[in-house]
Amino acid sequence: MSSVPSKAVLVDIYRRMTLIKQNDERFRATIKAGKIIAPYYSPRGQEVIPSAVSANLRDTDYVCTIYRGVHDMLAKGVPMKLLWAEIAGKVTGTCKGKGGPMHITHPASGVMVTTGIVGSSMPIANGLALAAQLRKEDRVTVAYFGDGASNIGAFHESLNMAAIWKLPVLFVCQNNGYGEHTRYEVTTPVRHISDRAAAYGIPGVNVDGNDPLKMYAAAKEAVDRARAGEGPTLLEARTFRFHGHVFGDMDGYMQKGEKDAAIAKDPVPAFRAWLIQNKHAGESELAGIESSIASELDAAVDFALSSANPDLAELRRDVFAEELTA
Ligand SMILES: Cc1ncc(C[n+]2csc(CCOP(=O)(O)OP(=O)(O)O)c2C)c(N)n1
Ligand SMILES: [Mg+2]
Repeated sequence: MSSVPSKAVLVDIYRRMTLIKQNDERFRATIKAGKIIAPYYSPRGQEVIPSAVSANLRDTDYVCTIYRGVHDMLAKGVPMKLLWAEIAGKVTGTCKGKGGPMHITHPASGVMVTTGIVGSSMPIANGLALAAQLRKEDRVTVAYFGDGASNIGAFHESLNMAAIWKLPVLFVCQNNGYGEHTRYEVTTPVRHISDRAAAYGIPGVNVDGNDPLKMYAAAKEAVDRARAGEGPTLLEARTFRFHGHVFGDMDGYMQKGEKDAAIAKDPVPAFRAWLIQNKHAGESELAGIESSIASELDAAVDFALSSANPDLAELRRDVFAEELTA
């Protein structure tokens, strides 16, 4: 087992995981109740990855993520109220309701882009990392993407470019076993995506993405490497998504029993039990974290649902650069 981080780090990882789980449950319930109409890609089951990565990041570090990225955003610190308002398409959202769930961007928390184009988080991360390198800013950029994205040309081009320029980037592949409705093995000839790093002369690390300690240790090594100017790392985090590709997908294409087996090993209650068993936290301390997140979440949902829709005059604002400076 990897060396155990401090109690403060462990509890902080659990806090982020709980934030993600509670938000996901509420998003699905709110969409099901017809209170929000939005495409929603649940990250349930993948909580550990961005929680352990973000525990190694600073506010000034950058993240580029994808449509299945609510967990990455919450873990990096996008305020719940603004996130909910954006998903609901309200004027109070991170992008004034004009981005919606697929394009949430909140530079104040370091979430620089959310994209629906598979594979496109990586070249954008390279651009941000190159800017930081040229400006001599002490910043690391994380590009999150899925297993399916590793078969896109931009993945290979981005790894090559980041390697040759020693960019301070972490390529974090969240391998949840499926790309849309297709199993990993059907589309990908290598057993480990992390092996592809060898083609670009950078470290490729394969880690159990549902194990907070291993995930934290692997992310730490890669972040430290990037900060020290030693260049990028490809981190493949193995995980599993508990729900279908998008809300409403009944996942009939998934193998019988595999989802139940994954849910039985749900990383959130498992980590909670581990923390208590190993005396890193007490029951009441964790219950306190859970209830304070729940109250903040109630307020975020109320805020989003009671906010106004963008006015028609907003339609063309923020589209052209000259209007940005007006
Ligand atoms: C360039 C491009 N090709 C195809 C699609 C359609 N598409 C949307 S999600 C997806 C699956 C991607 O799977 P993966 O990278 O494993 O991410 P996951 O959804 O599992 O998190 C596909 C093919 C797209 N959005 N962009
Ligand atoms: Mg996938």
